[in-house]
Amino acid sequence: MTDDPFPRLGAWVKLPAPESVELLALAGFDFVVIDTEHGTIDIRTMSTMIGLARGCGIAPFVRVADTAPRDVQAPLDAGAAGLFVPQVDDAAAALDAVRATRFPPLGRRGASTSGRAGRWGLEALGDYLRTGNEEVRLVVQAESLEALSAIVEIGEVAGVDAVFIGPTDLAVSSGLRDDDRSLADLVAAAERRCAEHRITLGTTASGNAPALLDRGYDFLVLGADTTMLRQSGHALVSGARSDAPAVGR
Ligand code: 3PY
Ligand code: MG
Repeated sequence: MTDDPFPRLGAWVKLPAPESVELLALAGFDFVVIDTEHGTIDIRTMSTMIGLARGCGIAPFVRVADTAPRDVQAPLDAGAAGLFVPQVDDAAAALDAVRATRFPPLGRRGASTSGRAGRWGLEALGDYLRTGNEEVRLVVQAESLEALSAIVEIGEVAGVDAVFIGPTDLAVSSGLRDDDRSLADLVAAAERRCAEHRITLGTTASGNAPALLDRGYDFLVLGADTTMLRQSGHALVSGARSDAPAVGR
């Protein structure tokens, strides 16, 4: 567990194009989350993205689909700054995530300095193990009512660095609309409990980043490369259509 503050503003990378990472770094984001839960990014592309992010000075996180060794080992060996693990409903699931992603004695991650995380074999084994257990961050996603009510127990599992509330899956799994008042109250209560217990907390923003930071969130994912492209493309097209002379249309 590192004492360094969590990088604050991030973006999902969904397109299997390493250039997305470079563009988001130039845009000023502090971190990217390369999304292998949703989207079509393969291991080769994910590893290239991690190397590129490091070269551009932006922290590369990877959202894994699951905690099977094949899901977590490749991004960790490729030098991810941390992993986002979806659908962690209780402390037992958080402990599973720790066991899958940390070296012994905390977990059962396999060790090899041969990848980027071990500086291609240059890193001393002890430094590689320490970095993997103390500097690489494990973010678990709270995406159900069960997870919201157990958020402190989840966030306090040794080896977990932060909890991330996933508003879309939370709404879907609870059967409530994402603007439902009772859901908003449960989220606000979870935010307060995290603040009381000093649990690092993140979520996605949708145009409300300043309000969320005011409410105590430590880090936010502001959007996805796909959404940014669609929205700015749409704005350009509709601007051009509305400004175009009507004649001949
Ligand atoms: C969700 O909202 O379900 C997410 O996983 C991220 O926004
Ligand atoms: Mg989700």
